Order: sequence, then structure tokens, then C-alpha cells
Amino acid sequence: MLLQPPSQLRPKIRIDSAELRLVELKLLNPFRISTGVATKKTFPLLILRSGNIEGYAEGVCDTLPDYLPETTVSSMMMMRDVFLPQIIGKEFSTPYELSQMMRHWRDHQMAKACVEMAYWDLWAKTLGLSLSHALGGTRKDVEVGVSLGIKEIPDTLLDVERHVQQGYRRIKLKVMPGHDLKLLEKVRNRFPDIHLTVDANCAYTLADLALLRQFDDFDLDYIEQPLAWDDLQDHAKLQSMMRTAICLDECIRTPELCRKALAIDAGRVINIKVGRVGGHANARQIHDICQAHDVPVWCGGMLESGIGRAHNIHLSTLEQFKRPGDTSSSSRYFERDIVCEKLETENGIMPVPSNGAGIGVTPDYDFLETVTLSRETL
Ligand code: OSB
Ligand code: MG
Repeated sequence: MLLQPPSQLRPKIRIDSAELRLVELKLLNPFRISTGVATKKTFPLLILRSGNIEGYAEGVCDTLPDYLPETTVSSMMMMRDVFLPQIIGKEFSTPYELSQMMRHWRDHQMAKACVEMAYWDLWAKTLGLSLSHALGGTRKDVEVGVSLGIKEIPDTLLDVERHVQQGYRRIKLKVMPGHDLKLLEKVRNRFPDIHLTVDANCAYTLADLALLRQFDDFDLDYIEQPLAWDDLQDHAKLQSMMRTAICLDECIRTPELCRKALAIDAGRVINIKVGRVGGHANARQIHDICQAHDVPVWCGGMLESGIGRAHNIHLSTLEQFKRPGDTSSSSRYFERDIVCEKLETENGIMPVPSNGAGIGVTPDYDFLETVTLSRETL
């Protein structure tokens, strides 16, 4: 990527105004993970305006701090009261400049990401580039898998079967204590050849070592975030005692944490979520650190609408994204999405959205109006 873009890629872009909405979409199916169940997706949607160009992004925060500490309220507050007032009316030449403005504030990665991502879209559109190209990506489409929420085992078997038939390239099962080995045994017996992974969302501790080591029997591509969201040390200990690769999600929130994790072999695969790590610049830096360590990465998801999903797909076109991502078809999540374009896979392949420059999708403003809970202009 263009960490120091040449002068022709440094247009002065003045951020004239911002529109911050809170949007709510009903999920087609409840999504249960070890920390709880989601029946709807409530998220901040940010529109940055410069002249007649609009840049879009969505926040990946949850209503309550059950994935990471950030919440919808804290994220909206940081954008409205801190980040947006710092950038509106100002000119930026690159997303790195803007990212730098927010750097000294601690944490709030999801709020920072939302602001930075909307600017990436503006920047790429001003340059007439697809976001993928602006980020340094090359692929025209990306491989995807699915993340299946916790259900009764027979229902999960049907879920797996349906998605394998649809051609998804990897099946990820959510697990938790009491819902793990028996599930894996049934799924593995029935589907001996699929790429299979599990995600515990921090539900275990090292006291479960004997149990976790039995996961080695199921030929998993990796086990995602078995231990605490703020841990690296115990993951390193667990990795040293398991054959299966550990994939880190929650505990990688900055490039620094990624560097430290790889230095102690706390994981051998990294799930990159652009929202979790504070934006595309950090995502790209984590990507580069992993590339230097020959550690594969893949793009995670947070049940995003078409705006966040499009950002994720563009990011996934970078070289080190060597495992299928979680950016599956929008129609798996929502009856109707807030963008005009379809984001659908065919045989486990998601095309990079390309309706114009930037993220390549456009809001369906009429529908968006009907699912907007609040809206403010800054
Ligand atoms: O841990 O990857 C996760 C959804 C919400 C919170 C955390 C996670 C997830 C998913 C869903 O696994 C991925 C998706 O389909 O968007
Ligand atoms: Mg995860």
C-alpha cells in the first residue's frame, strides 16, 4: 500500500459535513455465540461529505460490551463529540493523516475505524480508484466461508449441509463449554473433508486445557479465540500444547498487539476485522506484520450491513488474506439490505463490489430512511 502516497495521490479533501445515523436491521435468524444471542443488528452509519462526494462506513460496536468493551453509546459519543468535530471543516490528503489525528486518544478502535473508513471511501472516490486498489489489493473476488451460530446439534448439521451445498469454502462453528466435542464429533463424522473451524469467543480458560487438547482430534483449520479477550500469554501457552493452530480475533486490536502475539507464538492465524483494529491503515499494517511472519490472515465479520460488508470485501483482496473470510452473502443475514447492489456469493466466491469508485456500493436511501432510528448532521 501507499504509506507515503506520491503527490498525485494526495488530493486535498475538505470534509464539509458528516451525517451520523443509528440504524437497525432485523436479523433473519437469531445468532447465538458463547456470550449471548443477537436478534437484530443496531449500528452507527457515518456519511462524510466533501463537495458532491460521499464516503460511507458503519461501526461494528454492539449494544452491550459482550464482544469487546466498546458499545454503541460509547462509539457514537466518541464520533459525535470527539473525532468528528476534530475533522469537519479540515482538509486531509491521505487517510493516514486523518488516522494520525485520532491516534493519541486511547482505544475506541471501532469509533476510530468508522471515521477512518468513511474517509478511505471519500479518498478512493476522489482518486477514481476502487477501495481495493487504494488499499493495495489485487483480487477481483474473494473466497468466503460461513460462521454458524450455536443451535441444537441436529439443526447445526442441517445448517452445515446447506452451506456446504452452496459452495462455502469453510464452515466455522461457534462453540462454548458444554457445546463442543460432541458437536465436533457429529459434524466431522458427517463431513469428513470440509474445511472446519471453531470460534469460542473467549469462553474457555487454561483450566480447560485437557478438554481443549481434544479439539486436536477433529482436523480443524484453526480454533478461534479460545481464551480471554485481553490475553496473549495464556494463548501462547495453549498454542505450545496443541497441534491445531490458534487464530486470534478479540485480542488483536492494534498492530502492536499483533506484533507481540506473533513474537510469543500466541497464534498462527489472525482474523482481521477492520472495525476491531481501528481502521484500514491498521488492518493493512497487521496484514504486513503477518506477511513478514508468514502467518495467514482472513477477514472476519460482525454481521455487517452492505456498507461494512463492502469495506471487508475490498480489504480481503490483499495478498496475505490466505484463508476464506466471514463476508458471506448479505441475504443470509437480512431480508433487505441498505445498499442498492447485491452482495451475494456464488460457489463460495464473493465478487468485489464495483459500482463506481470507493467501496462500490451505494445506500438505498429510501429503505435506509425506514430503518434509521436517529440521525444528526454535524
Ligand atoms: O467472533 O467472529 C466473531 C459475530 C459477532 C461477533 C463476533 C463474531 C461474529 C461472527 C460472525 O463470527 C461473522 C459474520 O458472519 O459476520
Ligand atoms: Mg471470532
